[in-house]
Amino acid sequence: MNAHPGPVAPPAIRTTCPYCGVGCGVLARPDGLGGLAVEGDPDHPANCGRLCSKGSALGETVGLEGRLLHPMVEGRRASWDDALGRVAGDLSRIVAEHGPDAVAFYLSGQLLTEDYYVANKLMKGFVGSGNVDTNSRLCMSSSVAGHRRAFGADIVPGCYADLDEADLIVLVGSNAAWCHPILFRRMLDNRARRGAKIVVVDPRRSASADEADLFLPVAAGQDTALFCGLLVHLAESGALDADFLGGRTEGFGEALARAREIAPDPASVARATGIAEADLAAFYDLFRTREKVVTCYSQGVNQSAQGTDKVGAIVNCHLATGRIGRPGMGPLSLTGQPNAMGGREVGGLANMLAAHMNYLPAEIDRVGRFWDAPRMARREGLKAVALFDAIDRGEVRALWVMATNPAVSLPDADRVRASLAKLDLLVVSENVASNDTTSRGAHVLLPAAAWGEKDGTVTNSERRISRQRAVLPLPGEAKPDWWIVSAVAARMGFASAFPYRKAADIFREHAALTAFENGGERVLDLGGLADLGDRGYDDLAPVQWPVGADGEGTARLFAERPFQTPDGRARFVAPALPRLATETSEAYPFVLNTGRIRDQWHTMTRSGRSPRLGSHRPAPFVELHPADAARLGLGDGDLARVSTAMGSCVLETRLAEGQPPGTLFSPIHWSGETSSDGRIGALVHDHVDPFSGQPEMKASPAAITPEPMPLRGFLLSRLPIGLPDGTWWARAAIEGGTGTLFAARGSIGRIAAWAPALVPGAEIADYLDAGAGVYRLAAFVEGRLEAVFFAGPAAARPHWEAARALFAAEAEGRGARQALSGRNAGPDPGPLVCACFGVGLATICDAIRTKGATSTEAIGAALRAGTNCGSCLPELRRILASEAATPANERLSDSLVVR
Ligand SMILES: Nc1nc2c(c(=O)[nH]1)N[C@H]1C(S)=C(S)[C@@H](COP(=O)(O)OP(=O)(O)OC[C@H]3O[C@@H](n4cnc5c(=O)[nH]c(N)nc54)[C@H](O)[C@@H]3O)O[C@H]1N2
Ligand SMILES: Nc1nc2c(c(=O)[nH]1)N[C@H]1C(S)=C(S)[C@@H](COP(=O)(O)OP(=O)(O)OC[C@H]3O[C@@H](n4cnc5c(=O)[nH]c(N)nc54)[C@H](O)[C@@H]3O)O[C@H]1N2
Ligand code: SF4
Ligand SMILES: [Mo]
Repeated sequence: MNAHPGPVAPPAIRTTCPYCGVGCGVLARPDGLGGLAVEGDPDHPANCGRLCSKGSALGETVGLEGRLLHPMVEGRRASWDDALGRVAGDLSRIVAEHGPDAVAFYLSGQLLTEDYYVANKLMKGFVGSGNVDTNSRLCMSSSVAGHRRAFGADIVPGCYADLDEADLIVLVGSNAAWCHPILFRRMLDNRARRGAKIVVVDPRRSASADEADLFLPVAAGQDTALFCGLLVHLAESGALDADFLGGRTEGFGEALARAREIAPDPASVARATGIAEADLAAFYDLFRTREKVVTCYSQGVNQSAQGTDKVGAIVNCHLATGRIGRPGMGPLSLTGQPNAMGGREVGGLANMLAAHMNYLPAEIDRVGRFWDAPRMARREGLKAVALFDAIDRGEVRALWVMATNPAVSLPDADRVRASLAKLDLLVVSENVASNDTTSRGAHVLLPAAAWGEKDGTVTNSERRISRQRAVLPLPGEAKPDWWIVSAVAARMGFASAFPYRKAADIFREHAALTAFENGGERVLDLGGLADLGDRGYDDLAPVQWPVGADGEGTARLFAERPFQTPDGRARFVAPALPRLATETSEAYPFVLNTGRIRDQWHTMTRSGRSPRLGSHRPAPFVELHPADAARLGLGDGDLARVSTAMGSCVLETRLAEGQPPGTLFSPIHWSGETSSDGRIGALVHDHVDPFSGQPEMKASPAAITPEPMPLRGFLLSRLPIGLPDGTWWARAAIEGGTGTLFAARGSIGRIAAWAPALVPGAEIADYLDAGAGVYRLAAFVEGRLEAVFFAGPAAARPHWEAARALFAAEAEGRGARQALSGRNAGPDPGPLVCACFGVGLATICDAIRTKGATSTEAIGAALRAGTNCGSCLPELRRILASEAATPANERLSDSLVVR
């Protein structure tokens, strides 16, 4: 096995999880062989020692298989000198020939603040274009725009401790149980300890909704109506905070008038949102009577063609009741990526300049003097969707992508993928050698340091800056992203402005810029950290900005401190009438919603390496209501083609009562690397919010039809193996190799004809039962089991758990040639439910039936399942309910959980 070249095993190092915006502290202990043991940092205020399934599995993701370890130019290995020379030379030439706006950087909330700062400085101060945008455009930009409209700057007023102190927590368009599990755990703790109520607003019954005290199944896009109705209710029931309204805000009159147009009475809100009037009344009542309210929101709010207005409608209700910046109260945007916030701070969005300054002449002048920049950008650059349109039209000719996979994650992703091929220069800084973006004709690939190797800072959802520290040595020729950008800047002739030798140099400069000529008018002020020594930077404890001269952070803002508007008052917003950008039609009668699953991260380049994480949901799927499925002749686990005007996918169906009729839900994680037909981005419309430019990724009109394939099967192999064209497949990491689920047309005889050639040179033992339509194969190389292949009729779809256990055992030298006999290596644990302790569905059902484990606590006591991060608790409760409700002979119908 390829491993990091680490000789000795030093003690645990404090660092920060590279996944979600909760920003959990991690203690990482290198094993000296390139691997890592991780546990939650008990001293980090975000998680106090806990980690979710993804964080706990980090150690499984640091191997070097598939890593990009050397610079590549035109598909060939190159020296750093040649690669950097090519990038700098081509960028300079294209700028000289076509002007600075012909080049662009596309960055990511997975870069560190230091990386982001340097890239932003190079483009906006030295190339002279505003064309720096980031995947945060797809993620947080409606929250950014909403904050700027209401508060005058992109500022989150509250903090996580508010979740411990709130009496009501409202989750709007957030599946925190799966996407911010450690914060969700804090909310549940609050409920258990002090009786907080949890309300979830989501069109589908998500895992979070399952846990809620009140679930409001809002019609897609109608959140504005719901919160306008709330504002009207608060006004009419005398619940307004007159002092706060009068002394601290502007614009209430217009906002209320608009709310009355949109939501004149509860009946009209019920009609617009589809929520029962009694549930609306219960929610409005809770919000009115429980003063300590935190409203958390995420992509169900942001990823909408009216996302900024949705944010406005929510914030309005907090402003109207003066519930902002006080303990247990406030709107709280849950950021997605580990450094979504840090990127916003340095100016990584095309419509912001740097350090929360914009493109006003005085601000351009100030930043220009600070940077001593020869060529300041004078206007906003292109936002992500517009940027890729400009690439398609040939106006932008050079693109440098860092730490994001736009060929998968942008809307209308097939067109994006095609337009990458039109570029004169495509540079990709990456951790992995191959993803859907690098494999689209990148001219230059630059090997970047990955999590565990990088050193710098990230900012989480509560403005808390934490250190990511290097735990492993840099592998191959990989370099930190900031180093790569600085080296290109130097070759473009700007060496003196990019003299950085280490991340600390950049952090100090960034901190100094936030404080530069800042007489208190900019809240983002890290002045207290601008003189941090190298040692102080190394030891920096997690701290929330703004950071005063004494180095002390700030938990909450705006209870007293003026807002960052010219008059210091917050602004109410009068939102537009809620509607979706594209309506359904006869051809596309369903609304396609997209989002995340518990155990995968984005395009799976990291989480996809973990066998534990891969077994929760191993194939791309579409969830639909059983009544829709019945009408279309679809059963659970069948294959279906989902299409929109943009493109189509073939996905496994999952029947879900919690998916409203007429709607579909699909996860975003599968790419061309992990599936034949599972790139959901190819189906998503590219309509954007007028203020933020964020695309509506949660509501594309779609059609769904059966895609019958008579044969289904699986292939387990030590190395990934490609299947013949026309085969549907999805790939996941398994113990000891790669697992591929597949479906095929044709006869079992045809499969028996091509399968033996899959592992050239291997000793093949195979077996065809043409009558039963079953074919099995085992391939051995030097006596070692190299691959297991199984195909059978789709109607009796083979399960792979037993074979996987056998394959894993064989990888460790146990097991035998039982693969062909179909005998198990041990009891089949069934599909994975608890990823932290590796507990499967069958084991859980067995404990319920034979050990009388009839509560989540009892299951936890018997099997440990659900006792660590708790993100499988909703699933455990569902299993308990189904076991209780199902006659013994029909149990374990696994439409319930996973296949
Ligand atoms: N496991 C896991 N966790 C992650 C990530 C991951 O890839 N995997 N990614 C991280 C990132 S970058 C992000 S941005 C966050 C995202 O975190 P979330 O926003 O919580 O995740 P999503 O699944 O994208 O969407 C949340 C919910 O919005 C709902 N929704 C759709 N349309 C509407 C609507 O019109 N109104 C309302 N109210 N709700 C709607 C969806 O049904 C979905 O349940 O997760 C972070 N955490
Ligand atoms: N339909 C639909 N589409 C969506 C969404 C949705 O809900 N629905 N959500 C959107 C959201 S919120 C987000 S955040 C995006 C996420 O989408 P992406 O950002 O495209 O997804 P990732 O898989 O995280 O891509 C990160 C890439 O950077 C590499 N990488 C990781 N760390 C580093 C590093 O330190 N340096 C360098 N140079 N490379 C690194 C990884 O190997 C990986 O290839 O997807 C968006 N797209
Ligand atoms: S909640 Fe999980 S994924 Fe998010 S930072 Fe914490 S451990 Fe990482
Ligand atoms: Mo995101």
